[in-house]
Amino acid sequence: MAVKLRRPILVGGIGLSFSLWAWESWHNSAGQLGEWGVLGAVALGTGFWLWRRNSTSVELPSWRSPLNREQVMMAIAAAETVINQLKIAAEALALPLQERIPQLLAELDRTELRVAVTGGKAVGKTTLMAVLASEKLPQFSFVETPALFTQDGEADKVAKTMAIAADLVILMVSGDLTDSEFQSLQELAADQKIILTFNKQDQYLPEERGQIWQTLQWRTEKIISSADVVAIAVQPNPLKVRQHQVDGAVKEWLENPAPAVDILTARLNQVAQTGQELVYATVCRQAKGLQAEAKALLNGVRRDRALPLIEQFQWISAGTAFANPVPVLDLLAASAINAQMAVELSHLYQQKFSLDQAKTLAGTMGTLMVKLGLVELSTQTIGSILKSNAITYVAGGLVQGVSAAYLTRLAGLSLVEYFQEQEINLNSGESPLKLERLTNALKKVFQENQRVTVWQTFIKQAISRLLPESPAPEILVTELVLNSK
Ligand SMILES: Nc1nc2c(ncn2[C@@H]2O[C@H](COP(=O)(O)OP(=O)(O)O)[C@@H](O)[C@H]2O)c(=O)[nH]1
Ligand SMILES: [Mg+2]
Repeated sequence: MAVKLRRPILVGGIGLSFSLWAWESWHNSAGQLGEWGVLGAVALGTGFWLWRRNSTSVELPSWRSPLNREQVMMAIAAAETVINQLKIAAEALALPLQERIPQLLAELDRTELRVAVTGGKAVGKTTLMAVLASEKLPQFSFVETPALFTQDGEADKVAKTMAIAADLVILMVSGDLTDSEFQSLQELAADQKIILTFNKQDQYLPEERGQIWQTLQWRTEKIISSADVVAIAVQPNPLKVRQHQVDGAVKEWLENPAPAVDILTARLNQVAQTGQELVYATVCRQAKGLQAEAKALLNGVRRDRALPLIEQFQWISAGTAFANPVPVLDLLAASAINAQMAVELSHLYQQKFSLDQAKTLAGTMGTLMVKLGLVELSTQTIGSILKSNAITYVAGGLVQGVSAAYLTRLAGLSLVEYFQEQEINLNSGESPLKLERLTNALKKVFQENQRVTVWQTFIKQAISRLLPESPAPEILVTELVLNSK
């Protein structure tokens, strides 16, 4: 839902007209942006830019550098480490995951190769399955996935899961690649061996076949090897055969040409020679998936424990600053409270910081918040909200109290984000502070917390904490008027 601004936002100086224009067009163009609320517009007006997400780096397909057994064992061990940590935090959640470790180990020696036959609707998957079943390919087992690209999200998901579980994927098309086919190929090939199979060749004129095949190779040359682009005709259309008899009569009949799949089966037989590598790659994918599952559960459990802790510290911060209203900057820099919070959070995340380390961390965090402009932006916003909505409450220290609580909260949530991202240390040594990650965590958390609803709830809570005897104020963040500086 878009939030209606009843009064224009006043932002300092030159940014004003631009920010109003930007706000208007934002507002009109996308309802959801209303959620970004006031700070977004302020940020724009003051030249404070909203950060973009990290761009994802493109990894080379892993099949290009075959894995050895040792690497796979390491991936399994890494999954096991995370599962063990989860076990300490929440045993019941860990047990089902733990059972999958021996299964993965057993998979390592599998000799039969699993092939998933996938592609859009009516490209010939089922027909190919039948033909492959009659070919002599004992080292393979084939499954057909539901059709891709049918607008049925569930089918797509099932197909993807089946493809990921397979050692090898036959992606079938019946002509040049569509955009969605190309995208699927890219996704699958990032992690897996693919044979792109151009079926229904018989539907094209001989010269067209070669062209399409070459185009396919050319378009996919950066993704798969050209030997993995094969052309087949699983069930060519019947041909009309005409025979002139000696007596001058013409006899006509339809003949079903034999399936032309030799190039595919030849390629499969070739690939089978590196079957062990493919199995290793599959087990490695599964181990990584298992690790990710365990990590997600672990993060969830820890976050549930971290949030009450952060709240506790945030109100201690609020109380301290309220009673002793020093400038928030000083408060942040010297904050023993934030340092103590960092210690406790680090313990929760098994990254045990000493108090000294935590002090450094809290100090760094404070400096970063100032550098990024978060301190100024937050205190200004809080000041304005309090002034325009709860004038009587702007008692000494209230702005400081609420700001301190808010910044402690940001610091706490950012630490959670930071610790979460840290790789789980296999030898449980200390990990050095990664400033860039910490900065990114702060930016991300700040962004997530600048929604109007978040502000409203937070300020209400803070006021009822600091001034428990006063009636709950109406907080209308949207009516905010920011003072120009
Ligand atoms: N002309 C021609 N038709 C084919 C070929 N392969 C499959 N078909 C036909 O394409 C249609 C869809 O095939 P099917 O295997 O059911 O596709 P699926 O939806 O991918 O499983 C059927 O009518 C098949 O007979 C081929 O190589 N040439
Ligand atoms: Mg089918």
